Amino acid sequence: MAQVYVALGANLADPISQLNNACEALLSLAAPQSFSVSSYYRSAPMGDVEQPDYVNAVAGFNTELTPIELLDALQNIENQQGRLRELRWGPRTLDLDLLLYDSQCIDTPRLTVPHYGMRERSFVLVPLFDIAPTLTLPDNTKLASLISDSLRAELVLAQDFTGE
Ligand code: A4P
Ligand code: MG
Repeated sequence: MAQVYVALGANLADPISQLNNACEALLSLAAPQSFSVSSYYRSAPMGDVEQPDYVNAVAGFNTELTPIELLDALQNIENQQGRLRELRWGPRTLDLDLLLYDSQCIDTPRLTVPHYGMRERSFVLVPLFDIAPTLTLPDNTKLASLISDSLRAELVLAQDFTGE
């Protein structure tokens, strides 16, 4: 059984509902009692594309799925929620990125873990810290050492999530 963390992001078609629906779908991949999700955070879009603000969160759970099986499952959920791949870094109804799979480092054409952007992104680090404050990354960096007040200042709480 692996401990995994998945980043959720949405900026189209009622982003908070998109994240709620994605959590329901992720729950079905999780071992019983293992699922947790951070608060939802709103942030300005990263990158040069003009688009609406994002709502982001991070979910953590245990799963029997292999990394590639999990990526397939995440992409199925994205597709079910109407994801179109038109523009890199463009607006999306739902983006699910696999951040961490135990402490494995994976580098294949379809899958890079840890996710390449996670160490620089406030909208990933802060919600990850919500649910895993004592986490150590595969390169032995303590997650807590990457969290700062200026990082937190980039985010606005969108909604406390009190589900399972
Ligand atoms: N892939 C490789 N590794 C992974 C992984 N660890 N998790 C491959 C998920 N997928 C992974 O992804 C492209 C390909 O990456 C997949 O086919 C998979 O095989 P995609 O989701 O189709 O494309 P994308 O999301 O447009 O590209 P990318 O580079 O993942 O975009 P990002 O980096 O996720 O950025 N601003 C704010 N505030 N909040 C956001 O969430 N997100 C983006 C998208 C831009 N700006 C943002 C946000
Ligand atoms: Mg993505």
